[in-house]
Amino acid sequence: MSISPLYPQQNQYRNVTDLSGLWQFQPDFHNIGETQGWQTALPNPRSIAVPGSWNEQHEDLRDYTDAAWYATDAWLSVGWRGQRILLRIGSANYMAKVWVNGQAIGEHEGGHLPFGFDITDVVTWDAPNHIVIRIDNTLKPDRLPPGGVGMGGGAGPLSGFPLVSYDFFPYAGLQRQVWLMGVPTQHIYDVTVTTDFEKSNDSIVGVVAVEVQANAAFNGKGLAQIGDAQVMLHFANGTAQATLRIANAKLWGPGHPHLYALQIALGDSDFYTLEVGIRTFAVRGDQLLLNGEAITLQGFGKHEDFAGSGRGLNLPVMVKDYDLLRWVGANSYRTAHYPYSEEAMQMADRHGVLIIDETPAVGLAFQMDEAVVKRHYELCVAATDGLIARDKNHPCVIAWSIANEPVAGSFFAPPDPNSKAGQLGQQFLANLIGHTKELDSTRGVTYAGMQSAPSAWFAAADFICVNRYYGWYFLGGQLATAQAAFANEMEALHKQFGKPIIISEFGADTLAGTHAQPPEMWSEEYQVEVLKFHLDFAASHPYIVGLHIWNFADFKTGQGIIRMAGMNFKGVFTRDRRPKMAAHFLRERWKK
Ligand code: BDP
Repeated sequence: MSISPLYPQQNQYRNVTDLSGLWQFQPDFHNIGETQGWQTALPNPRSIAVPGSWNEQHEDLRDYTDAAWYATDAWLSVGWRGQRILLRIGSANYMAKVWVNGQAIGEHEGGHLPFGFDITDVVTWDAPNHIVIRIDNTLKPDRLPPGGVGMGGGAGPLSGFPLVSYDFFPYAGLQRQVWLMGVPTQHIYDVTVTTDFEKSNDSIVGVVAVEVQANAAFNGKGLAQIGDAQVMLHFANGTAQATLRIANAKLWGPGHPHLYALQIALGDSDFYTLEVGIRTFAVRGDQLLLNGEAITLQGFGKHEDFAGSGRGLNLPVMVKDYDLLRWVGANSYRTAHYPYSEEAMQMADRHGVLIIDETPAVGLAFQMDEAVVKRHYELCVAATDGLIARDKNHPCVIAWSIANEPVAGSFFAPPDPNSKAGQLGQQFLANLIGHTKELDSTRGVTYAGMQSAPSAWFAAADFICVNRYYGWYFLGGQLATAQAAFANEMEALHKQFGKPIIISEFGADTLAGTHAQPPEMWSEEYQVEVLKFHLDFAASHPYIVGLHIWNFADFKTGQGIIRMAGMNFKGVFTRDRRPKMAAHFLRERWKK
């Protein structure tokens, strides 16, 4: 069994040590580490910060994405003896192989999601334990996201360096915390919460359904409690279900992010506290409903990206981003193009920010080799499973996005939906959406569709997310024509599907400080005009239920002829979080 998906927690039954800090590090340029025994000692280590991307920390490693080794010594107090000792890794990009005290512990594929191992049998007490992690971020087509190929599965003059199928830098390393945990031998393995509410007269009764899974076939009693409401848990074969009813409940939502502390006890051996928000989400006709009322999403596609930390967890910047989201009047964002940190989801819960939670499935191209597409499907399923296991209890998450911009052919020529790749794409996405809905029926399931991909693929999505670059990649510089083409396409899409539509990306690269009148591409005025025509259209077309501007902030990409200084400048804030004109424009619109 893999280790519990629950976030680490210290209490009277559980222990946690965060191993963040300076680790030893050595790039394995010639891939000799394993045969030369680096799993016991790195021959020539340098220092590196964990969490963090290695590409930003050492000058010679900016473009290095292959194998590298991390090592640290973690003291384990004898006070933890008798517990199961777990090693939990928040995110490793991309492959990880782990040794503790020289013994091979396990391997894991895929970035941005936590994984871990039970290391009880190899630890030493009241002594340092040598933890070694070999990371391999080699850019290969059969990984997720695909590397070593350009966008659309090929490579052309528009592809950048390093060569990847997506538009952000392929940062590598231990990008989130590594924890040592001590959990009781008999422990709470997982908790699944779903919420609903009933209206009686003027008050609301919150209905919180709880399913608790123990790590083993426990048969006994437990307790679930929120404030005064408590209910006995009767475990049969390790599982218990119960429903709590909360009188005079306060619902969760933007502007009122009310959270309850759900406390779970397993016999007298374990205890876990979870923040719970009571809310419902549904799609009805062409509307999204939160707590039964229509909502519109206003916000951004974001990135985890900052100078120095790269894609590494950077808590001060994350907190500042939530402050800027509030300042600009946003109520939502999409975790483009991978799962964000667990802390980012906790912040969204606490601040009432609605999240479209995306897997790392960016850069899929169905005209690629069939075996590769098949491998991508397996990796997509694993990533979706891992994401739902991690984030299913966050009230902020209203929908899963199972892919960004899958394509079936060349970038700028719309493919024939009936072509082999077109059909394969349709099947792939329908199956993946079906799989996701089986795991979670309480949220929406969607993907972000590219401008030149077949619209037929949207048939399986609960609501439509379209990334549209009218006024930039399409009809750049021609604002009036772009506006009309955008309006025509939205009307046609609405007519075809009758589903809610979110413009999940739109925008224009903008160099802060560049001005032009009349507005010209790359100027701050032009960015405002592009955003404005989308906002104006949405204001008079209620089936447009969300606008996510691309992007919240300027972010790092590879180098190439369409990315000046290795940056995507579509941010409404600069990379160091200074507002462009567009941020002030949005603030005025959104704060109304
Ligand atoms: C979209 C992608 C996004 C890019 C953006 C752009 O989904 O990752 O950064 O275009 O080109 O196609 O700015």
